Amino acid sequence: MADLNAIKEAVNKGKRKDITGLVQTALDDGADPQVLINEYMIDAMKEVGARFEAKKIFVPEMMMAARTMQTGLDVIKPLLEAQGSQKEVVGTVVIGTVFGDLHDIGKNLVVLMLESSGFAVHNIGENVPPETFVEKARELGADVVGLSSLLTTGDPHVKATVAAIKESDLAGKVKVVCGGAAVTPKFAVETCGADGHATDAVDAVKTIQKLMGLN
Ligand code: B1M
Repeated sequence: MADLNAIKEAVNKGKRKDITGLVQTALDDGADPQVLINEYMIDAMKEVGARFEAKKIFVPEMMMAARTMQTGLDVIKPLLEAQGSQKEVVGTVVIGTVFGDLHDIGKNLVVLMLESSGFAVHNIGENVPPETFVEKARELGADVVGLSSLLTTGDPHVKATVAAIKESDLAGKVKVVCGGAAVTPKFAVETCGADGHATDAVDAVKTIQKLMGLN
């Protein structure tokens, strides 16, 4: 039987070589991919963040943990993608991490969950300036734009991006949803004027479905 705590430990300690086998064994033993992600891998990243904050580890260790998580997610990804390929496209989402921010793991998870729920998702990457969000949303005919922000120094960029969309020809046509550890619902909706906020990848799907009148 797979040792799920070993998955958490591997992410926590950045043991990238071990993660593929551990995740594959867990999946072969019938573990739920969502449980692996939400209850083990994300939990490990929270612990990594806490140890970084406490100066017990530094950027290289944080990077190794991130790479290990990404490698583990690569094993799970085909399972989630297969769920999405069986569904009709229900909407188009353009999503990126705001200017100045290179964090991508959470955003990529949101992409996976949206795709597995039938959305066509265009991931426009990290460190994305406000005008690129607007251009891509227009070009790709987005119903929703998703902003990810992990750094509190990104707050002005979240605000500027929401404003750029709301002041463009897309106003009233495209909904804006913000997420990521640095963004609170109050900041996203009341301060920036976004249409919604999502706490995690599952909530992102629910929030976007609700804004589009799909549930
Ligand atoms: Co960074 N980092 N980091 N980091 N890093 C944080 C965010 C930090 C909180 C750590 C800490 O101090 N506790 C801190 C920010 C503090 C602050 O601003 N208040 C921090 C810092 C300071 C930094 C640097 C400045 C460090 C330095 O260089 N001195 C630097 C900045 C670089 C930059 O971006 N310009 C930096 C660098 C890095 C690494 C490169 C080493 C690496 C990122 C690798 C990568 O992404 N490829 C890294 C990591 C791994 C982290 C932590 C440990 C983990 C982030 C993560 O991947 N979590 C993080 C600590 C933490 O968050 N607790 C930290 C797992 C992921 C699944 O969760 O991203 O929250 P999360 O996504 C969730 C939800 O937030 C939500 O759904 C996701 C899935 O459930 N969500 C959305 C996210 N985006 C959404 C978009 C939506 C909806 C929901 O749109 C619709």
